[in-house]
Amino acid sequence: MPALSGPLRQYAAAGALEGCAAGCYVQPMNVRSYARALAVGLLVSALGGCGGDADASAGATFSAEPQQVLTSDQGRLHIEIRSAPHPAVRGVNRFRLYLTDPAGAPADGLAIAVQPWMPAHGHGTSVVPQTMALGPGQYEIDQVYFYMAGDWQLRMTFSAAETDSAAPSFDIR
Ligand SMILES: [Cu+2]
Repeated sequence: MPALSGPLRQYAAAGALEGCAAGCYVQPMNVRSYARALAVGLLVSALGGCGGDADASAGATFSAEPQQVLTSDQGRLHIEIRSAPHPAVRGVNRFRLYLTDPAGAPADGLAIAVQPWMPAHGHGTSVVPQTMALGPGQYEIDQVYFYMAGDWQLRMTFSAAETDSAAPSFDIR
């Protein structure tokens, strides 16, 4: 290796030349593996349709098994919850509820108000989730925007002849 002099020598001594050489080699590799990861991701998304509950437009599926099972605060509803994607992510999520009464019958005709809530910070979100009934006993909650990492609650109020509520928590990373 020829002797370096002046500013160039100092530059090399600081490790800058090695950094550059490594960078020039690594960068194209990264681009290639990123492209490969993207292609694999698209393939997986396309194959996701076989899973049964896929929604190609959102690129995310609901899990086959419920992620959380709980009883409402007044005990009137048995609640099974799935999210898409699963587990729920920082960003926009969809949730699907399967609600049954204490006798095990699907609970239909409920109006459901939903508010994402971050107890540690005392705030919710400005995006209001949209709820629709899919029946029998199934409901979908769209536009659940967990916009920061941390513990979020999905505060839900169920209204029919009587009201009930539940607030399952999600650890968002
Ligand atoms: Cu917060």
